[in-house]
Amino acid sequence: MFERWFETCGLDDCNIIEISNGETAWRKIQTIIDPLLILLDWTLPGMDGIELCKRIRADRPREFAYIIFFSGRTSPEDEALALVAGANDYIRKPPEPNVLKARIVNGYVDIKATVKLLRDRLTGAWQKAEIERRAEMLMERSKKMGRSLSIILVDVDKFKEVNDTYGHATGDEVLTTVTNRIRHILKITDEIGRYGRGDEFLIVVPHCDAKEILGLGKRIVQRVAKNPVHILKVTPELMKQSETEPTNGTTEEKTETTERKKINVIEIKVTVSVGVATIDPTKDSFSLKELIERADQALYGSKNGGRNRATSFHTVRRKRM
Ligand code: GH3
Ligand code: MG
Repeated sequence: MFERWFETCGLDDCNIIEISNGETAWRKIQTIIDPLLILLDWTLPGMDGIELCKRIRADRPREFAYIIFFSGRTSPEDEALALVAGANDYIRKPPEPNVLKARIVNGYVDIKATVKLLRDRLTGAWQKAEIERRAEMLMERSKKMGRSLSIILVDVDKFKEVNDTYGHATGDEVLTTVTNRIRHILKITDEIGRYGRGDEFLIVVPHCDAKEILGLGKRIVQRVAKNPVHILKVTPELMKQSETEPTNGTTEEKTETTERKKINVIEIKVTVSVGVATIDPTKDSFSLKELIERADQALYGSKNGGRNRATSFHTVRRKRM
């Protein structure tokens, strides 16, 4: 039923989940990382709408869950109760179709705006705080499921030189191309965000063990290095044009300067260094901070080993022992 309403609102790029039990809904919501638009009934088996609303709000800030109460209770007191519990909006049943549609679209626009703000404007990867939030959630989930989780730290090699040689704007283009190349080989369930000093990325790969993650790290290194980055540079080219015209029996040379656009393609060789680390919750109990620290040590190993390579934390540790 809800699905039909969402569709009539033109929100066909949403993943719609309909759950008729409060307890089940709460369990499901806890597993979803993306910001949510929630249409919530008051009366539900398992856990009522007010209790569910309070729990969601305690767990997620307003921008991560837009909650619309949809209820047959029409008194202002009930509406106030729902809003105090954390609802963003309250719609009485039966709804006036256009009002319902407009209010759902409002919630959707807010959620979309949140997602946009969480992304890095240049590369489209998550911003640092968001990739950390996602990593925490995915780590919690992997602990509950008893499955391995791996992370990759990627750092562009000698990126400062790119900026110094070609300028910051070209550096930006290189960074965007590198991100696209990496994203191309990631799965939809993998998460990538900008991290560290700006030329560094953190990738979270769920359900992936130590052996698999080193393979993925190596593929990233190869994919980035495979072809140089091509940058189009459009520069004005000043040309002297001369024409010879006979005037009063003499020859006068007229010279004028014209400007044409010259298109140059610059090829920039770019490589990345990668460090990978894994947590197996059936054996390990360290924190996300420690996991990132391990990947950072592995990345350091790649840089020290000559760059343009992937190293796993296990290898770094074995060498030290
Ligand atoms: P290394 O191989 O050791 O990583 O050398 P590096 O030159 O890449 O290392 P360093 O950390 O010194 O330089 C990173 C540079 O990335 C410095 C900073 O100006 C640049 N940078 C950070 N964010 C951006 C960005 O968004 N755009 C551009 N163009 N440059 C950025
Ligand atoms: Mg670098």
